[in-house]
Amino acid sequence: VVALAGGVGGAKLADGLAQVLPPERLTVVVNTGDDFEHLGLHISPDLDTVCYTLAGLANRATGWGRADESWHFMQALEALGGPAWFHLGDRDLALHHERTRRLAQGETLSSVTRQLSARLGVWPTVLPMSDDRVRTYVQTDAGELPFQAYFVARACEPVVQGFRFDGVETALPAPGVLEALGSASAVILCPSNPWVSLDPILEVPGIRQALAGKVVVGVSPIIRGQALKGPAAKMARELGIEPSTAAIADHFRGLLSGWVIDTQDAAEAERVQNAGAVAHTTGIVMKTSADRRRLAEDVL
Ligand code: FO1
Repeated sequence: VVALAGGVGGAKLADGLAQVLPPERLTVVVNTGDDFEHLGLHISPDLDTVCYTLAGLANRATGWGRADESWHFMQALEALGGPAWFHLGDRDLALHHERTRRLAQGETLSSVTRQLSARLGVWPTVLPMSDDRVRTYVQTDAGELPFQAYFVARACEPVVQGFRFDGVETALPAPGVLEALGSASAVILCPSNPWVSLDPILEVPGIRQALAGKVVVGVSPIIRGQALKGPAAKMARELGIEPSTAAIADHFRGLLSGWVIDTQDAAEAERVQNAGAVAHTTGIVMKTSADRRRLAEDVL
């Protein structure tokens, strides 16, 4: 099984899948369009969110970063007048530092991710979508903004007009991605943001094509017109798209075999079928670890 995942929602379902499947049967392909260079470090937020979650180390309140974190570095940096808008905890910093050091020695992101995730105690295979540099830009009424400037520094306030995945046209899928997709009996689109988490992965040349003829099952990131987390519903409205689960299924038209929606959206099942996917209705909110497991079982 291959799961395509972005940040927090994707990590939670990946964790559910990891509870159900033996590690050698699960590969998680993660968005790296959110990656950026900050304070001289290579930050890969979605890779880290997935790895910390699978390792049982994630901060359950935020979904990103580590549990049991301290913030001495950030506080000292802020006192010096340094850039403190992006919060890097003391323990989290060690991961960014070590990744940056290894990348500077010429290692690839997928190789660094393999080694560091093993050290963290992650057993399924976690792959970046690409080892090549892809950077998401958000086109807004305040101009084109690098993803984290939009998402964190401006708290998703600017009105979204479109997206650009800089570098994606020439990016190659990371080693192992096409192989995993080729041998997959099912591909899962995790409940991640369709525009800024899943689309960058699907835009890496070869990845969308590798899904042709596969069983592809997506889990809705929207319930009753609202995103479970993050700006997906706001983005939809600003793009002139109805923030409904059926509209998101339509976004993935041609790709989906199945679309898993919440029981509260049962009335939209017919519209989902019209978008070409079999609708499956269940509870899709993942509050507890048991919820993740149950949803993963349902999706499988
Ligand atoms: N998100 C925030 O809203 N504010 C932060 O200060 C922040 C810091 C951060 C540090 C490390 C990391 O791995 C993720 C972090 N995130 C933060 C989350 C990140 O911006 C988003 O989760 C993703 O890029 C969107 O999926």
